[in-house]
Amino acid sequence: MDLEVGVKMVGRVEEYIIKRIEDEKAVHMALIDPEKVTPELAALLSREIEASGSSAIMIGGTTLASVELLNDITRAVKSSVKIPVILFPNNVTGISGYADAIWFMSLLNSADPYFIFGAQTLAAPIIKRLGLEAIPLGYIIVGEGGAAGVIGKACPIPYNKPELAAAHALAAQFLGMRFIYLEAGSGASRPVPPEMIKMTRETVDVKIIVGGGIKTGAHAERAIKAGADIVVTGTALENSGIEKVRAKVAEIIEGMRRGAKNKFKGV
Ligand code: 1GP
Repeated sequence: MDLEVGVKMVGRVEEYIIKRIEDEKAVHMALIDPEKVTPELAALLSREIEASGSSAIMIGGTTLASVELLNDITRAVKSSVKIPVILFPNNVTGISGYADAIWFMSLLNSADPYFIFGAQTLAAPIIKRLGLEAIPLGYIIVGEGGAAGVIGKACPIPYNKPELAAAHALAAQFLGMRFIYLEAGSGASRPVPPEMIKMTRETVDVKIIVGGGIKTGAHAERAIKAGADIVVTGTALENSGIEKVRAKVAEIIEGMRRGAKNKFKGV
C-alpha cells in the first residue's frame, strides 16, 4: 500500500545515490580527510576520483576540529567536480555549507549519548539553516574500530558476532534510518568480514555502506558480493598519491563490478 506523505523527506542527493545503486548494483564513494590534504591537492584528487567513475566524494575525519579547514577543503572539492559532495561528520565541527548533503548519522553502538543524539541535536538547526540535505544514517563500529571507535566511545562489535551488527542495523531501520554504515575504522587491518555484511543484508531492507580497511579490488569485490550497496575508501586513495589514485579507484570499482555480478554467490 502506498501512503501519501505530506513532507518530502528524500532529497536530490539521496535520489541520485538510490538511482546509481539501482542501475549499477554497487556504488563507490571516496573519502577525503581534510586534515591530510591541502585544498589544491583535494581539488586534484577529487577530479581524478570523479574521472575514474566514483559516485560521490565524502569529506570528513575523526579528529577534525577546524570548521575553517573543512570549509576550505569542501569549497575546493565542490568547485572541482560535478558528483555530489557529502559530509561525513565526526562532530558538530564537521558541517560546511559548501557541501551538497550530510550523512546525518548516529553512532548506534556508542556508550556516550552525545554521539547517539547529542551532537545531532546541536547540529540539526545549523544544517537546516545552511540548507544542507540531511541523509539519515545508522553508524555501527565493528572490529578494531580505529580512531572513530576511540573518539566515539564505541563498544565495537566483534567480527565473530555478525548477529549483533544485524540487530543494530534492524533497530536503525525500525527507527526510520535509510542507510546503515558498517565501519571497521579508517586504515583497519581487516575490513568488515563478508559474513557480517551478509547477515546484515539478509536482515534489513535499507542500503548498506561498508568502509574501513578496504584497500584492493578483491576487498571491494568481497564486500559487494556479500550484499553491500556502497563501498567507501579513504586510506587506499591517500596512499596512492595523485599519480596513482585514478588507477586505484578503477581497480576498486572493477572489483565491485565483479562482486555485483556474483552477488550472494559463495559468501
Ligand atoms: C573511514 O570507512 C572509512 O571512516 C574509510 O576507511 O580509510 O580505511 O578506507 P579507510
